[in-house]
Amino acid sequence: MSKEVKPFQTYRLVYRYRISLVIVLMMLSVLAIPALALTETAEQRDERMQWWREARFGMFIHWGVYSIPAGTYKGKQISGIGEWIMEHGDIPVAEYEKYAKQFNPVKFNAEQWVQIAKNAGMNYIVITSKHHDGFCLWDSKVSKYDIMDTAPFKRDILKELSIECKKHGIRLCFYHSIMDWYHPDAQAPFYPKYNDGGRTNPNFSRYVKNYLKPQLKELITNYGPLGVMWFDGEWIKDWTEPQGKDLYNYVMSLQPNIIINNRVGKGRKGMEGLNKGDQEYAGDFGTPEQQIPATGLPGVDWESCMTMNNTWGYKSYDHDWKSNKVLIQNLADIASKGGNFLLNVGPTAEGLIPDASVERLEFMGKWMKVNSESIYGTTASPIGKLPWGRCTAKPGKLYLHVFDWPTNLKLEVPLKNKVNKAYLLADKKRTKLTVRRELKDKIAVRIPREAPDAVNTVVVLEIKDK
Ligand code: FHN
Repeated sequence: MSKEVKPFQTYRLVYRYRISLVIVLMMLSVLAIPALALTETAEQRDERMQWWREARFGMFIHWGVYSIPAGTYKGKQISGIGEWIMEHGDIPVAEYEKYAKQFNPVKFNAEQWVQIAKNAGMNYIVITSKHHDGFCLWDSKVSKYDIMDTAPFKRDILKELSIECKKHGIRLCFYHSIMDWYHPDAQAPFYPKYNDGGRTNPNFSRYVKNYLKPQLKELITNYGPLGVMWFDGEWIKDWTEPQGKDLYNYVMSLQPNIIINNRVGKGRKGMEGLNKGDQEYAGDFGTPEQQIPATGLPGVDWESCMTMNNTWGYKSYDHDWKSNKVLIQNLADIASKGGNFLLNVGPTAEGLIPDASVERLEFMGKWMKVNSESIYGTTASPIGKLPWGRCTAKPGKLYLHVFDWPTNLKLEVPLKNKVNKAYLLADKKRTKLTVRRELKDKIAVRIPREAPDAVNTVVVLEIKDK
């Protein structure tokens, strides 16, 4: 029978053991970060990450007020990425607010966007709930600088997207900038150099407590369940790794099975995007930007984010679009190294995804309709890089992504395993291709004269796992 301890006795006990209590609390405070991560077993983590690891391909959406100037300010084309026009154009907050008061994307159709992503073979969508300029694309009770109170549009864009994503089985995820050029307790006072890496705001902790966290609570509790919280803007001097770990735990406490990128903390090594190795940093996956790691990264979860032209946010005159070939081969290259591909679109101020983006996504969708088996749920190449293309794997299967079709109709593969069967993934009849072992660690597959797909033809090898 447990002995009931009276309140005063509690006080006396606390008073007697006060030193040890303080020590325990201090230890806990050091260990507490990341407490939730610590309590998560490897199995639980694998379970939480599984859908994301299998998804492999997602849509990034950079959309907001910056789509109105679309790269031009006071008649001058402003260089750099479109969503940074407030910074690159030295636009005062009050001036930029005028664009927010014009934001009225009447052609926005959430179902259309979700369909475009789904038809392209994308399994999740990461949209900018709030970018560095601070404008909020949802009905925030914490801010007036949002789609309901400042913009004439007065429709909750994130709500409409969350409904359509649920309907079409697409995971909705939110990008959210820690840096905020609009909020007085954040970087607004730094005008004209909002992104001044040397400055701090004495009231920044107030921004975190009274604005950043309450808005994250709105996003995660009113639009969820979410797939990923994709943080950014963490490089500011005001942000620290302990704050990153604290925010990681805070978000996890709101939705325990959510996934959080490594830009919640300070681990990222610049655009290479992977974590510095000197300590345990907050976050579940690395975020290479506009680049693909040279090799696979065994045991590391990572996602390469990339633009289709040279800007994330819409710029009316940026027509430097990547080719379909580059986009398809990037997807195979990234998957062959065990990563995810987050490909960006920058919708217009009217709410339309640019035609050039839609056309490329349709092309990717056609390829994925035939070949998605060689991307979804695959793991990195066990046979390294190949002169003619890339390789992805599943238990008992290798998917050879042939970019350059050998003219001698002989596809040479460095492989010791026994091959039970080889065929073209595009060939529904799975007609057997002839395989000859040339050396104990090399085979040759006899391939047809014409490559079924000029950009990337997938040859499947059913192998005997060692
Ligand atoms: O500054 C942002 C940029 O605007 C864009 O959002 C990219 C996307 O990953 N991230 C930052 C630059 O690293």
